[in-house]
Amino acid sequence: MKVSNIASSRASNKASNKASNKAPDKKAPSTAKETSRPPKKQFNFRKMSFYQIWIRSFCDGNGDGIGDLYGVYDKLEYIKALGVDGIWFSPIYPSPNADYGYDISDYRDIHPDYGTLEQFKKVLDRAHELGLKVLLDLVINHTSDEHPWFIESCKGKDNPYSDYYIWRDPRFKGETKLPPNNWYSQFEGLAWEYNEQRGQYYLHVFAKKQPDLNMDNPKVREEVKSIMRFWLDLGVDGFREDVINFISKVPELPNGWSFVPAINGLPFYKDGPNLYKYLEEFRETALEYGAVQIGEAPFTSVKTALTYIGGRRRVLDMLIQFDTMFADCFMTEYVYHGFRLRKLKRAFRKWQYGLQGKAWFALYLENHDHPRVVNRYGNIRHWKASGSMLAACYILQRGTPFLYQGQELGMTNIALNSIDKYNDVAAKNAYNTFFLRDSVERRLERIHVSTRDSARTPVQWTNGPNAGFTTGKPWFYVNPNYSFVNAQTEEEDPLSILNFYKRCLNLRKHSRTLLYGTYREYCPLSSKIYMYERRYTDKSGGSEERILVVCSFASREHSYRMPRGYNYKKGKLILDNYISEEGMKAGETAEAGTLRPYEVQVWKFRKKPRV
Ligand SMILES: [Ca+2]
Repeated sequence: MKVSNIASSRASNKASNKASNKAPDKKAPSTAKETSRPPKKQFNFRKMSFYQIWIRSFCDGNGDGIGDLYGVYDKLEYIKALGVDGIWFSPIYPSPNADYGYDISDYRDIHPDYGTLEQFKKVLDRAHELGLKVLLDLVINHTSDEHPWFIESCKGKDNPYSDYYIWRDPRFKGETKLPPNNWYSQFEGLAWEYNEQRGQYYLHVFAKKQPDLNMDNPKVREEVKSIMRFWLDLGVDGFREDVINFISKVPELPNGWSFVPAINGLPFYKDGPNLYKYLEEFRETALEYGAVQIGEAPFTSVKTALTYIGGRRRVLDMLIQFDTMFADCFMTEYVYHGFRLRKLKRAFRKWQYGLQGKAWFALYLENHDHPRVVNRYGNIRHWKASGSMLAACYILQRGTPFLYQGQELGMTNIALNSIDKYNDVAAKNAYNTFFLRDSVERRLERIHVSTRDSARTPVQWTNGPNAGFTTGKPWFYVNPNYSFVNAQTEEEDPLSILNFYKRCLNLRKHSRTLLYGTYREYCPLSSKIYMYERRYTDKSGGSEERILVVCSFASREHSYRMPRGYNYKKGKLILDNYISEEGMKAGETAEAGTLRPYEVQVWKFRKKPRV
């Protein structure tokens, strides 16, 4: 099916958007504002939960060893059965894969490895039939250097695309060319690359193959809106917006300073001067369709976050922060210091209290950029208990939970025996930069705990060949523990991590207290117990419900005391990772005040209204 056919079935008046960007027009792109429509009501993302697909490793439907949209189509029922309400796709667009899809060379098509637009439309329609929303990744801080805009932009200073990127003249020290400022990129070396053809440097905050777009150019912003419309016309329900708080740079691009070189320019490209204004423009487009927008915003404070997600003038619906990802490391997983529960609780506290009553939160513990959470915050020796406890630990907080593929199975980090077997550029850089005097084994151990490649091993569906991921040769190593960590085996085990995820999502979905109640943390100083309350008062009837979530991060039995005002004899245990759903129904209960290793107990208390 042609692109135009698919899109026009939903919005025939948008024909002007359908031009493919495969070859840029010779004439200047139009800056005329496209006809805007009145805002449409958004769907209720607050009561939903989402499942993130990193397609390359999700499920291979055609046997070439690479996950694809055919595989996704086959697994939609599985996703629905988890109890989630939507899917967020990491980029599925054409890309040279310098950063696995986060370097886009065509915003209006599907990567041939993953299928076609027609197949995407099938997935989208089937997902909608099942009641699942679909969010795409919008990556607009940068494109691939193979994007036609960039290829044109390199040709000189006077073509329609010349100001699409951030170009600067070199500085000279004698005869030596120097980059325009001292910024480092987050991925590799300096943030500037010299282009011979144009005789200038271009800025890349990430990899060399990811030139930053010049969002100060109104034409670029019109392109963004046009890309949004393209997918929204197709029926997509919203976007997760990649490093969205980096898109506005301080125009002078001053020199930076920092003891961590990779972020020395951060103050000048993070939360920049025109960010709100640009987000406001994109918001208008999104709201014409009632689309939801989730922004990824590294290193943002609560106060700044509230300017984007707070109140009626919000320009994003939720925000993905990074604080909860750093409980075992300093600023990046590659500077590992071991897990500290108090650090994790501090991050939870900061965002839960910071946004309470003001804004909505995106809850997550895993995504495609981080190692597996069971290894990080749980305990492999208590794999099942800790993997399931971690589910309740974050899903029952206030906000919309996101699960990353395989997280619901308790998938673990992979340990490869040579650095050459890893794909992760950051891991290779870290391996070749730090602790060079250590033994190879010791250096590899550091990579095992830190690499995001662990999130990118094929999803383990069965205990058959290649974990059921493909009938061919998988593009990346399958974790050998698929014999017992796999969906098929776990579906049959009432106490599996998979079944526990389903129970948590189901419990949340049917509880007003868990959906909308307030959040309060108890015993903040404990380094073994994480305890929090959700409380909901029915304003009309005056009844009140409290749910107390008590998580153990101890590998031995650990005692706890319920907070003042709680009497466990009046409460009901409603969820426990040591008791199956059947056991629960049969009245099996846990010992209040004692937690087995990595046990989570969830208690419900109801106060009837006084008459
Ligand atoms: Ca495939």
